[in-house]
Amino acid sequence: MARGSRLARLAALGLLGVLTLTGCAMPNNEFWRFGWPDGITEESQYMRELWTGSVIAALIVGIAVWGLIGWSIVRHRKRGDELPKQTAYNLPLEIVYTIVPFVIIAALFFYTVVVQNRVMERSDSPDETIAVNAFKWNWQFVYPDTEGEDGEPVYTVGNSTEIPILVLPTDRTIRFEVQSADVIHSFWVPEFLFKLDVIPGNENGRNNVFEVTVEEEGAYVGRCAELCGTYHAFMNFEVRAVPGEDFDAYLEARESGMGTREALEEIGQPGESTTTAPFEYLQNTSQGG
Ligand SMILES: [Cu+2]
Repeated sequence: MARGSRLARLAALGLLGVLTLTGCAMPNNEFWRFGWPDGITEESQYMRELWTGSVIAALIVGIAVWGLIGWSIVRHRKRGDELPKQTAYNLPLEIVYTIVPFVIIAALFFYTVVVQNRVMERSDSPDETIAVNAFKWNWQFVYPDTEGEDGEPVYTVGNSTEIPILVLPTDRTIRFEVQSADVIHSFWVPEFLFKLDVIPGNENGRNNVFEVTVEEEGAYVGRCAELCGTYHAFMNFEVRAVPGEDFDAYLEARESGMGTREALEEIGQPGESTTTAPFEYLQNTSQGG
């Protein structure tokens, strides 16, 4: 019984540690990320904190288990030929080590649901909306709130010689409405630490929606993460995250009739993709051409 209550105390202490640690902001550096990739969105920070908290919880459990193993080895090593006192069927102890793992899993599950809800949360009125149209085998990005020279919303579409560049503003909530014209694709920007399946037959992706707030400027590769056919592996795009003013200037340039490349150069950005190469180029180089 004494051993059982000691175990229970240890478990309670561990759980308290997890609760305290996940309750406050986790330090964001190489060590405390425990191998977790560094995301560039606000949402990715919640996931990182969940990971750091989970690893700390696992380490607390691990240290307790390693400690008990070490203690047993030293304290109960063989001293003679006499059989030690047998303590099987210790009911209180068995109840404790059934309940404790359940409590740990319940806590991890609770925080997972909290983080998932925060990551999937939609605002009432996002700052920007992007319609993402996936097709075999490329992407079209439409800015529905804009009006180009032809009266239609401004868009960028990729082909086998051009990587589509998705220009996004930093520090604004961006809603992605994803839609597929044919098969199931998956919209994935590794640095968002997030992907969402792009399902056909879902008009304008209105029910297939997610939001992010990008916190860091830069160029990031985007990929299709659902095997969708022969050229699935070449279904890349590039996210170009720029400051809000530059984003507004980009859309203005697009509305005045400029193409993606010219408008990017207009705001001092490279006109072509910098993180991945179009299919044609890859095909030529892989064939030694
Ligand atoms: Cu695809």
